[in-house]
Amino acid sequence: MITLYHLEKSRSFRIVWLLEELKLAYGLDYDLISFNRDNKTYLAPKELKAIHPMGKAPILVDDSLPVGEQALAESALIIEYLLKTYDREQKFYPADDKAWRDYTFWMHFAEGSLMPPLVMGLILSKACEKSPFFAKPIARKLKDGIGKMILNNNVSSALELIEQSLAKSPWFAGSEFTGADVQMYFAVAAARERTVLPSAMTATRAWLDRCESRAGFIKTVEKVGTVF
Ligand SMILES: N[C@@H](CCC(=O)N[C@@H](CS)C(=O)NCC(=O)O)C(=O)O
Repeated sequence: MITLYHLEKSRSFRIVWLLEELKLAYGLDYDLISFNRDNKTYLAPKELKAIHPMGKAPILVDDSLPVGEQALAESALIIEYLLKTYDREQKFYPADDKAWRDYTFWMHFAEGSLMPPLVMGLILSKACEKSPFFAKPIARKLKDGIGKMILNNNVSSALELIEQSLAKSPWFAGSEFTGADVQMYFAVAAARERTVLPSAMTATRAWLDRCESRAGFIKTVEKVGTVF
């Protein structure tokens, strides 16, 4: 049996989505255990730490793995594991070597290059919001300074690369939807949510629409709500 430990409005949306795609394609069954974030800190509840030492979502537990090795963390590993184990006709796996290189590149790019500056921007904004009124001007200066110096350029370069890629092919690994689209969706949707995705990036916006109109995606939203 597969169990997904899901946290509201988080990266585990990816795994619910992939599980829904696998359910539609093969009838794969799974259990979903959902948690809310802490109201004040927005962090995950401590129950997640009891399942995996990192205590972050997503966590997938597969009873068919050896005892002591059943809890998997990190979205990319979970996606790879689900495809390797349950996508028996390789419907969501890259079809050839070129597609595999693109797939692997974007699989790492999501968490390695796009999420870090987005998360850092979010943390700085929250620090500004939460700082006492007399410290706000300093906090704002710090946020704007770091944004200008590092974060904005990194986000822009990443989004430009994404736009160029999606102008050439409908999905990240070529002509077919793969696990790389699931992995990238959260990061690109986060950029849109933070209003840093330019409206002129039409290929990226069309890809977001393509993702959001898939039957598996629609089922996911029915089950756990929208991603943000
Ligand atoms: N690189 C990890 C990141 C996991 C992660 O940071 N998850 C966030 C949800 S978006 C989380 O659980 N945050 C709550 C917390 O840190 O307490 C992945 O891709 O799975």
